[in-house]
Amino acid sequence: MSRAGFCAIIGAPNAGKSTLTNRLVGAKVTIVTQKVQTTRFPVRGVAIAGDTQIVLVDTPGIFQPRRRLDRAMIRAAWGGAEDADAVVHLVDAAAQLGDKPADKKAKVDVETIIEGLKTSGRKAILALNKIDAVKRDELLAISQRLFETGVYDEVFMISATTGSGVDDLKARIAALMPEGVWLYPEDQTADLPARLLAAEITREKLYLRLHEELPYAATVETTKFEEKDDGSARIEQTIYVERESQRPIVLGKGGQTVKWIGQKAREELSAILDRPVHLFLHVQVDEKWADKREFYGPGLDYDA
Ligand SMILES: Nc1nc2c(ncn2[C@@H]2O[C@H](COP(=O)(O)OP(=O)(O)OP(=O)(O)O)[C@@H](O)[C@H]2O)c(=O)[nH]1
Ligand SMILES: [Mg+2]
Repeated sequence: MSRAGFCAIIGAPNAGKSTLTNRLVGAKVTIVTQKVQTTRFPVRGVAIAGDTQIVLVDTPGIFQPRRRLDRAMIRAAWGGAEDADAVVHLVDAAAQLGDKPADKKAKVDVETIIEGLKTSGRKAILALNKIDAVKRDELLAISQRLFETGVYDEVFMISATTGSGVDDLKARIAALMPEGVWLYPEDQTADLPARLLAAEITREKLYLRLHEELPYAATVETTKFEEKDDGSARIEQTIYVERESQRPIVLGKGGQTVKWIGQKAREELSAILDRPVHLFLHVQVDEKWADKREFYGPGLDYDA
């Protein structure tokens, strides 16, 4: 009998949830940057382990909400966990040891998630990530401290970037999936609509290039996606920033920055879509994009 089910990956922003999702799937299905709050809505990736199909739900990081978009992201993250057959709480082990402001924030977020798990009465798998950046004896101390909270039934130590420990974790998740028919065709790894995936890839390149200059203040929308007769795709997108002063940052000197972003996004999109892509980027200022309904991705509740 085949098995199939859902596994939610939850955790603080930047824990490595999207990196792990891509690693488990074996393909890029969700974007990764060094910035916190990269993932904005639940993204599904489909992994296969023997006769088991695991539908991974990469969620937005759980953190202290400030804006409407934050609240919607957090609600979506917990929603992903509620509906799942297995929940992996991914913790950045390196951040547990650090004392930079970002590490302190991550520690508070981990506490928030533990409290949430306690309230929900749901057991999770603890996966300590980024072990490539931490000493073994320090890892054991973190693992013990977190395990004592009583919200986990097992612990894995992994590195989502190197892949260390990921196969064991995958086998464990597979064993938790219920018996049943597969939920996706066997060759499908992702389920984002092409327009949205294209916007996500451009957002990734935008963040990779400008993560210091543009904290949270940008989004990307695909405005046109045409299949051409010659087999190529013609894609038009608008990058929205919140302030007029940010437009020249995105454009760069002589348009160099937006050109770089467009080139990187186009290369990756061509590879993912498996055809030539013509990509046109526009930059627009909209102070209120984060408050507008149309910028909320799938699975985000505007009224949360
Ligand atoms: N050293 C190390 N870095 C990692 C590992 N896994 C992820 N990272 C890095 O951590 C950063 C955040 O990774 P993401 O996968 O985007 O993290 P996330 O949890 O999805 O973040 P949000 O979507 O913002 O909540 C990136 O710079 C990754 O390259 C790991 O195992 N080791
Ligand atoms: Mg992410």
